[in-house]
Parts: sequence; structure tokens; C-alpha cells
Amino acid sequence: MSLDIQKIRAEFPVLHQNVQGKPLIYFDNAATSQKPRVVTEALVAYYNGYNANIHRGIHTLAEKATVAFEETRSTVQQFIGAESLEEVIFTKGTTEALNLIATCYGKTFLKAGDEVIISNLEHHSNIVPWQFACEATGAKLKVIPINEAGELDMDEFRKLLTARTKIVSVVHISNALGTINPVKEIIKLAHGVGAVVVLDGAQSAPHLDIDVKDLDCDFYVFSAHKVYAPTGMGVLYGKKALLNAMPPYLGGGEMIKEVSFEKTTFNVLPYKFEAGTPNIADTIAFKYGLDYVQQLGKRNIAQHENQLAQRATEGLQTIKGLRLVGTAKEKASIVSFVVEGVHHLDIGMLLDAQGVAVRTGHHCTQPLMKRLGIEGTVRASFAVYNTTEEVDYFVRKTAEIVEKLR
Ligand code: 7TS
Repeated sequence: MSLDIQKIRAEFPVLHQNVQGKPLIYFDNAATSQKPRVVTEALVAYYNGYNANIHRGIHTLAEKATVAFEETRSTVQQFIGAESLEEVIFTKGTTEALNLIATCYGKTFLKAGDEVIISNLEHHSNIVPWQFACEATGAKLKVIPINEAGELDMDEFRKLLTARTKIVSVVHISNALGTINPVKEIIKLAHGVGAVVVLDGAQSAPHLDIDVKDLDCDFYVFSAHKVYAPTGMGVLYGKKALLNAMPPYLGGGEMIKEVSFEKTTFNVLPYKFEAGTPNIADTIAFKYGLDYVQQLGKRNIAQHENQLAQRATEGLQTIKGLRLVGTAKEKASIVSFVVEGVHHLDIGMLLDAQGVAVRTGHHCTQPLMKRLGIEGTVRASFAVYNTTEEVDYFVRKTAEIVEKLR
């Protein structure tokens, strides 16, 4: 099915503005996507209509808020194909979810001499929490190397896997390069040595069909704000047996069964990991973002975005001195590049002056940049509301900027 992009654009008020006197072209979707009206309206509807704290209230507003909040949990469950609602934990986002796993699973079960494997493609939020866990337990952090195209070296991965490997935590789609990792194979291999697998789905949840049961990953995490939903909201999916074996993360209200000064017992899943008053409004609005994606169809969205990325790739390749960074065979709609002799920041600033929002820098993947021998890239990332006209304008302006600066 081909999507009516103009109709879709009409649902995103933020897109219809000028920046620096030029119509906004928003190509920073890997950082965060814009929100359709249904999402912002859901926030307003909650605050203006039924703002109340959830779960503990017996009054009407509390009941209504609780129902709406829990509806999001079932929507997420369907969105990722989780077996049960208990396996869907709400967090502040990908970062918090990864920290939770590294703390509650990593620090609890890792021992000195054990090994955790991550990859050279990881976002800092899938590196630093594992460093904390390894430092605390004496486990070792190992890194899957990549080739020049930005693909994981699977032969090296096989060699890294041993009986000492307890956790493999990898990104599903690289935010800096767009590489889609062969996660099914990774999971199978890791399970072969008895390791659990964590998938950082921050970039895959918006673009790929996710079925955690089919993938057989042990944990899958993502952020709402990259899926057309609010910031400050995310998901930790974990297999029930693992979540049950893990101690709680934060202590406080909601996560307890009974508290005395002598001993506290904990609530059942998923509440054991949801201490305190949660982000109620954003959780409620999250459902509307996911429903919006489901209505359009993820495959239709991805098809459109991939066409845009392909067009951008072809156009950018004709620019002298420009080099694409990340040329994996399996790639999502993220296009990163550098230009010889020109700083990425300058290109980003001059594109902004033309109304084009791109991201420049290391994209929170400093070890990856170091491996590639660069400081950073210019990154354009696409969403369903972007158009071919926008891509053509971006390519033309990039060519002019590069011509001027080289
Ligand atoms: N993992 C990946 C692969 C990401 O792309 C990001 C955010 C995170 C983890 C962290 O997510 P958060 O929602 O908790 O911040 N990536 C980006 C980006 O590429 N530009 O800005 C944020």
C-alpha cells in the first residue's frame, strides 16, 4: 500500500513552520520523531479531563486513568509480540531500561571471570551500564568488531562466545550508521553457550516488525519518543522467568507487597519494577503513537523511508569529496556521511540555515567513531512524513555547501 504523505503531514503540526526563513525539513528522526496530533491531544485530554494517580484510587478519575495507562501496556504487548503483560515494564526510555538490566540482572548474576559481549556499534547507553556491571562484579567486557561497511564481524563473534559468556547485549539497528544487525543469528549463537541476549531496539521499534517471541531475545528495550510518542517513556521487555529472578530496581511505592521495618516483600510483575508514580500522561499518549504506526502499517512506513534513504544515498554519492559512512548490505533509513576537509558541524549549521534539521557529531557512539577514524558524521534519518522533494532539496543544498566549503 502506498501512503498518502500529504495527508500524514497534515497530522503533524510542528512540520508546518519556517526555520531561519525556510520551510522546515526535519531529518533528525533517529534522535526523536515528531508527534501526530492524536498523541498531543491524548496528553491534553488526560490533564484536562481525568488527571489522577493510578492503581490505588477507587474514585472515577483514578479508575479511568488506570484503565488508560494499562491499555498502553496491552498495546505494547501486541506491538512487540510479548507473551504476557507481566513482561512489559514501563521505563523512562531505552537508557533507563538498559541500566535496569545491567544493574538488576548484570550485577546480580555476573561473577568474576564471566564475560559480557557488546559490539563496536553500540550507543553509549549500551556500553556504560555494562562497564558499571563489570566493574562491580569482576566480569569482563568483550566487543564484537566491525568491518569497514559497519557490519558486525560474525566470525569474530563466534570466536568470542565461550562458556564464560553470560550476556550478549547488542543494538538491533545502529543509530549512527543504520546497519541492521543479524540479531536472530546472534541470539541463536548466544543461546548456544547459555548466554542471555539483550536487544537495544531504540532504532528498530519504529522501523521493523518486532516479535520478541519469534526473535527469542531475553530482553528487548526501546523508547517511545522515536515511535511518534512522547519523551520520558520507554519499554523494557524481559522474559518472565528472568524478570522474576531479578531483584527490584528502585524501592518505593507501587513496587511493594508489604512493608515493615523488619522486612519488605515485593509486588508481582510488572509492578515490581515500577516504583513510584509513573509517567502517566506520556504512557497514556504512548498508545496513540503505537496505534498510529499500526494503522499506517510498519512495512508501508519502512518502504517509504527506505525509498527516501535510497534516493538520498544516490544523490549524496554524486557529491565530490563526500563519503558515505555505513554501507552495510542490510540498512535502515539512516544516511551518515563525512566530507574530506570539511567539518561535519559546519555542514550541519549551513543546512540548518536552509531549513534542514540533521544531526552532526558522534551520535553517542564515540568508540564507533574512533574505530572508523572519524570524529563524527552528518546524519540524515527519515520518518514517514518526509518527502522525496525534501530529499532532493537536502541533496542540492548539501552539494552547494560542500562546493562552497571545500
Ligand atoms: N540506543 C540507541 C540505538 C539509540 O539510538 C538511542 C538514542 C539510545 C539507545 C538511547 O535512547 P534514549 O531514548 O534513552 O535516549 N539515540 C539518539 C540518537 O541517535 N540521537 O539522539 C538520540
